[in-house]
Formats: sequence, structure tokens, C-alpha cells
Amino acid sequence: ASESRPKSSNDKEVPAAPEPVSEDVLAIASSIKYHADFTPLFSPLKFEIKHAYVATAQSVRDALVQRWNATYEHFQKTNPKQVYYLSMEFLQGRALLNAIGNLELTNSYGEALRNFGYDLEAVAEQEPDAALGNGGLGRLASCFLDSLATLNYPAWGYGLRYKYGLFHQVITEEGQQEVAESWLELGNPWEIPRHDVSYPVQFFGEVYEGEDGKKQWVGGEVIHAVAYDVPIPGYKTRNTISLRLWSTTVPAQDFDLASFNAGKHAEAAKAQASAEKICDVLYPGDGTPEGKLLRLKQQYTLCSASIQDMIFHFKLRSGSDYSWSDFPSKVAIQMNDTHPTLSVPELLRILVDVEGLSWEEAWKITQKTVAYTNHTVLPEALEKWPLDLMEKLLPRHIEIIKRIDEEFLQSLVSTVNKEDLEKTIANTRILDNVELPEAIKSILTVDVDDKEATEELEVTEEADLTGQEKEEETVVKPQEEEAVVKPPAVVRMANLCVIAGHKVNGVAAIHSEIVKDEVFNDFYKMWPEKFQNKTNGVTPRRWLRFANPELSKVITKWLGSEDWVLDTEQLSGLRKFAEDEELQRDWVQAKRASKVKLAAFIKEKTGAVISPDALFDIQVKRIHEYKRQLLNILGVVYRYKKLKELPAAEREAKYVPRVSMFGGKAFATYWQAKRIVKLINDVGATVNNDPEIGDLLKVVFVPDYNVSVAEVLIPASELSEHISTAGLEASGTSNMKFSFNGCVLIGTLDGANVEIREEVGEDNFFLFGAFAHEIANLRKERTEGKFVPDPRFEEAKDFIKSGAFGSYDYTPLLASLEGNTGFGQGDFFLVGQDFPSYIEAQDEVDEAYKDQKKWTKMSILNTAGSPKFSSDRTIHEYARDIWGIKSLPVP
Ligand code: B1N
Repeated sequence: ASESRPKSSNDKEVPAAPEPVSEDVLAIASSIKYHADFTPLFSPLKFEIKHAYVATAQSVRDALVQRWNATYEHFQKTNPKQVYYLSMEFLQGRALLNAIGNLELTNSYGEALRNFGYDLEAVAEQEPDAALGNGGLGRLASCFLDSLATLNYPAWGYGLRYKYGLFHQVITEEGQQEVAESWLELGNPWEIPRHDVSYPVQFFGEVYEGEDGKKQWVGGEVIHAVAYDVPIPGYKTRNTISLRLWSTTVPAQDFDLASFNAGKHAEAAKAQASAEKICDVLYPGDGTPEGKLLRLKQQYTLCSASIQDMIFHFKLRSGSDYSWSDFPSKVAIQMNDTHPTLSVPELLRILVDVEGLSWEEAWKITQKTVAYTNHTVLPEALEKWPLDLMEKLLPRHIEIIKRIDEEFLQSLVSTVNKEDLEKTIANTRILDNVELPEAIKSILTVDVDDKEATEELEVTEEADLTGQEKEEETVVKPQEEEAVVKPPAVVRMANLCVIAGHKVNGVAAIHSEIVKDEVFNDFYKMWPEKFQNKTNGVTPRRWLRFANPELSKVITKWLGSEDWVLDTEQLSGLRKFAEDEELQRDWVQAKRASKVKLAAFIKEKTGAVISPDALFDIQVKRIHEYKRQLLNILGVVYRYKKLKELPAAEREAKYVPRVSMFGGKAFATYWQAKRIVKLINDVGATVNNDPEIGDLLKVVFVPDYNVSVAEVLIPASELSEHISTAGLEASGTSNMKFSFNGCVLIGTLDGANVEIREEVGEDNFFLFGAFAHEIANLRKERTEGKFVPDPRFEEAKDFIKSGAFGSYDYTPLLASLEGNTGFGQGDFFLVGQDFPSYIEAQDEVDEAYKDQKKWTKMSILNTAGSPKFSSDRTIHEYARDIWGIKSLPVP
């Protein structure tokens, strides 16, 4: 039985008090008016909604700039240790509602805009998403910035200012099409170019050795990285930190006027074009040597400019009598995956070549400064750069990397058993397919060279997380071939990170265990103290308070205050009311309001008409075989077939009306993922137009999934799917957002699902599928021909093959589920294995949903069980266990 709430019954209404025209509102209106008149981005005499958006954003920026400067000054004066979060991706989404929400000015802005005849939400929708990221990794970086600012930590985010963010996805008859995204087209009111903050970044060129033995790298191409700062306001605090995005250019004198006047126009602007290309696009296709080179230039630009900036601040703040040994007590560098690995040799290079430190001292400082977060265990997704490419672009860095490698090898010789040495070297050294130094070779009894070469060839090519390296055809194993081609020499970035970093962390408990026991096991045995877990989190501001004001109001009413937004632990206070009829009524009402909103959104975007009374079942994330959208849609196909086989009168007894929604982008050349998108759309076209089925089943593919779309989908969700092959999803973060919003999860024991289920209780989570520790053996059994597919799985596939969903050729997609296991074939991700338990878990969902009281309780218990998944918790842990930084509110 639920406890009754201790307050009187007439205090439960949150009054929507009409706001008086306050000073705030007047000041805001006049600031908007000022910017509308003096913003030279639009023609005068009109004030259209886009113009209203820009003027509003500029007025918000004014409010932020004061806080921003005060924060900078405060940190300048107090000179605390700061964290520098380096990431190739930040998936910021929109800034307006988040900023005014943090400033507690939402109502005032709403009212001010009404004076101009505009609705705040409609104005906010004019803002393009800042989509400088691919998915979870980039969004995590953005959630971290929100928490760092909110918790008053001295911190900077560093990234690149891509001109084109992640592509827009358009769905046509052919499936997914990619369209360039240009978020800067209207100008960006959220950035301030710092013309006085710019650093040279060099590429190519040569390394010279002076008489004193000192090395000097003289670059062949020199560009400039210019800072564009984006304010990151904290929630209910003055602290406002910076996301510093580098843009690339060349100084004016590099424009070749003589060539231009000689009619060679492209030639004249060559240097400029080459520099600007670096920041053109997020994740340029790296299937070609040119693409690879560009991506490496991007990574190095981020690292070099950021390190120079840190050193500048270190010197500025320490005064003339600085001591380099203090550097690690002022600077913590966090590398978001291996993409910023070049920070390591760059810091070393500057310390040794430019500042004149000894190698030993520079190495000590570097090690104490950098830490590395791993985000994936897929071996094919661990970055490896061709040595020759890197040597050409960054000759001095390769010398440095070789020295680190050699010293590491020497340390292995003195610490590792001789029997294990060969294998340990193969797993841990930085360089791969590169001859060992003579001194090491002579210690080994076996000739490792030949062995390594053969082993390398036995590895089949597999897809990486973004699908980049995924080739359409499976690589043939050239086992019998005599002429063995020597595999190219590569730099293994993750190994460099683990060797150079003082901490290595995974992003969920199960993932961090796999990191220790499998991916980096040899390193773990050497340095157990380096390895940590930092379970991901998401900001409760954007993902609950602002995205879901309806539910937030209910939560605040029942908890008695809004303190839960900063202290999510308080959400557990909902638990005792989970069965209270009044809370249940409030809860269902809030959920329904979000569902109605989503139904309208879907109608607008796709034309599909869905009933807000149906169960809303959502899977949104990048399309990837390991995330198994294919399992979901096969389940839908099976359900559709069963519905059609049942007499109309019996359908509703077994199945509740359901809308299966999908969203997510496939990497442009990841063909298998694109076929999955096509299949989902084709199934939708058939099912949604089947008059026999009506509202019992609808299938919707929401196009162009991004942060803003997520903000509409997640609040309206009742069931969400997190169904990766166990052991492969490092954490997942949307699972946390769904849980915060009172959505029940169906999922495998993978990533953060494990911890979510622990927190919300196993009765409030639909679990299915094989466990991580069983996967290897299941694949082996399959290869031995021991796997017997469930007839229901065959039935679902056969239904697709029968042409029930159109004439598109699904053979290559379905073929990936057949045969002996191996990537791209033999059901490597074990869809067939988990299919029976998946559809049985889905049947349990129907049963549970039929009992609305029970379902609502499950929903409430999900929100009540989500406190742990606030990124505030995550950031406090990083601050304490890795960075050693302290909260420092602006007075
Ligand atoms: O990072 C997220 C996790 O929640 C997800 O489980 C994980 O898949 C994701 C290469 C990646 N891992 N690796 C990447 C991104 C871009 C790229 O170029 C790899 N993304 C993840 C946050 O921890």
C-alpha cells in the first residue's frame, strides 16, 4: 500500500500564477528589441520568426557574457587545477531553452516574446542543432560540460568548429539519403570568435638536430587555429565555462596575390583552402588516403592548439617563476577516447624541444597529466594509424612515439616472464608490424616477426562503430596463400593512451570489467591501479527538467520542491508513492500530454497517424548491426504475421495496440545498416496501410534523429529498446534518459542496462538474451553447426523473403543471419540466438501493459530508480578519482 503524502490536499496544485510584467520581462523585451534593430543579419521593417530567434539568442548571450567573464576572472585569480576535456565531438543540440532554463528566465522570456507576438517554443525551434558529433560519445561530452558548469568545477571543453555537422537524414523510396548540414548558415549567436587567441599548427616538414642534440621540427605547412568560444552556463549558478572550438585558417599574407593576378585563382588560395578544409566536416570519410590524412590533421589540430593554450594559461597564471613540475597540479587532460591521443607526443614535444626539459622530466609530467576514457571494446574500432602516413605528417611525433615504444619494450623485458614476453609484446606495444629493436629481439627465443605477420592475416576485417571501415564484402582469409603480404606498420593509439595515461576508465561497470579482463588485460596485470570505472550519466536538466516540463511539474509537486534537478537522489522519494492513485493519475496525464505532442510531431514529419492510446515503443540510436535494430524489426514482422493469423476478435486479447518507433542514422557507406533502415520503412509502409490491423500495430521511422528529436521522443516513451548483443555496447546513455522519463526498458544485460536494472529493480525491466560471458561459446557452437534456429525466427525471415514488404532485395541483409559465424555472416551478432527470448519478453510487455496500474507503477519506479545516472554523479567521480579538481563557485 502506498503511504499518504504528508501535506494537505489543497497544496498540490502548482499554481500557474500569471506573471506580473516584471522588471525582468521589460529588460528582456528591450534587449530583444535592441538586438532586432541592430543585428545586421536581416533586413529592416520585418521581424520574422528567424529574426526573433537570433535577437532572443543574442539577448541571452548578453546575460551569459557577464557571468562568463566573471567565471574566467575568478579562475584566473584563484588559479586552481583545471580539467581540459578534449573531444573530437560535442553533440550540443540547441542552446536557447537550456540557457534560459539555467538562468531561471524561461517564464520571463516567454512573456517578453508574447509581447512581440511570438511563442517561445516556436522561436526556440528556429535554432539549428549544433550536431558536432556522431552519437553517444559526443553527447556524453556535452552532458559532462553541463555538469561541470553546474557543479562549479574549473573546466574547459576543447573541440573543433566543424562547418558542416552530422548530415541530415532524408528517407526516400531508396532508403536513407544524406544531405549536408549547415548549422552556421544564419550565423551562430552562441559563439564569440577570439581573434586574439590563435596558435600556429604545423604539418609535414622536417626534423633538424642541433649541435646540442636538441631536436627542432620545422613544418612544411603552417596553419592557424583560431578560438571560437561557446558559453556553457551552469544551472542556478553564476558559473559559466567555455567550450573552446578551434577553427582553421591561414594569415592573410599566405594568400598568393601574384598567382591570383596571373589568373591562377585556385592556386592563389591553395594554402587557405587547405587550412579551411580541416574544419569543413565532422568525420570526413576516411576510406581513401586523402580522407585519412585529413582526419589525422583534424586530430592533430585539436591536440596542438589545445596543448598550446593550456601552456599559455599555465604560464600566465603561474607568473614568471613557474616551475614545470607544477604543471600536473594545474592541468588535467581527459582524452575522450583515442581521438585526442596526439596530445601525448605534442605535450612531450613542446616540453622537450621548445621548453628544453629533459625527456625524463617531460615524460613524468605528461604521465601525471593525461588520462584516457575507452568507449568501445570492438577491436576493429580501436584506432590504428598507418605509420608511414603519420611519419609524413608528423615526423617529430613519430620519433617521440618510437621512443615511448622502445622504453616500454625495455620495461617489459625487465618485468614480464620470458614465456609470456612474446605474447605480451604483441598485445601491448604501440607500434605494430614494425621490427623489434635488436636488443629486444635477441632476448626472445622465437622469431616473432613471422608469427605476427601470419596472425595478422588471419584476422578478418570488421566494422567500427561508425561503420567507417566496414567493407561490403567479407574479407577472404588467405590461409592457404603462400605469398604472404606483410601487413602495414601501424600506431596503436589505445596502447599509447594506456601507457602514457595515469588512469584508464571504462564507461559502465560491465564494460570496465571487459576492459580489464579482455581488451587491456596485459596492461591491467602490469598496472592494476590505473584502471577504473566511471559509469556514464546524462544531465537531468536537458533530459528531464527542460525536455519534459509536464512530468517535472508532477515530480516537483510530489517531492515538495525542485531540488531534485540538482540532487537527483531525491527522485527516489517517489518510490513510496508509486501506487498512490493520485500520483498515478498525475503521472499518466503528464505522459499522455507528451504522447499527444509526439503524435503531432510524427504526423508532421512522416504523415503517419498514430493513436496516443497505444503503447509507445521506441528504439533510437545509431543504426549498427551490434545494436540489433534488425532484431527489433524482425520481432515486429513476427507480431504482424501473428496478428494477421488470429481471428479479428481474438487479436486484442493477446496484443495491446502498439507503435514501434525507430530513429537513427546509418553511416553513409555502411550498406548493411542502410538496408536495415530501408527494411524498417518498408515494413511500416505495409503494416500502417493494412486496414485489418488498424491501431493494433504501427511502425514509424522518425527521420533525421538528433538531440532535438530525442527531446520530443523520450518524454513520450513507455517502452524503449536497448537490445545489443551482450558485451558490445560499452554503456549506452539514451537508456538513462528513458529511465529518467519514466520509460520501462527492454534490454539485454549489456552496458549501463545492467546497472539500470539493479537500480530500478528487476521487476521493472524486461530482460532477455544471452549473457556477455556466453557469447564466445555460442559463436563457437554455431560455427560447429550446433545451433538450431527457432522456427519462429525462420518464420519471420521467410515472411520478408515472401515479398510481404515489397520487392526490394533483402537477400544480402538476411544472408548476414545465415551460415557459419564470422563478421558479416553467420549471424555474428546472434540475432537468431536471442530471437525467441526477445519475442517472449515482448509478450510479457503486452501482459504488463494491459494492467495500467501496474504499468504506471513500473514507470514511476523507473524515474525513482534513476538518480545514479545523473552526469553530476559521474563528474563528481571523475573530479575526485581522476582529475583532482575542486568545486569553486564564483562568489
Ligand atoms: O560511447 C558512448 C557509449 O554510451 C556507447 O555505448 C558507445 O558505443 C559510444 C569512433 C566512437 N564508443 N565509441 C564511439 C565514436 C566515434 C568514433 O569515430 C568511436 N562511440 C562510442 C559514450 O560512452
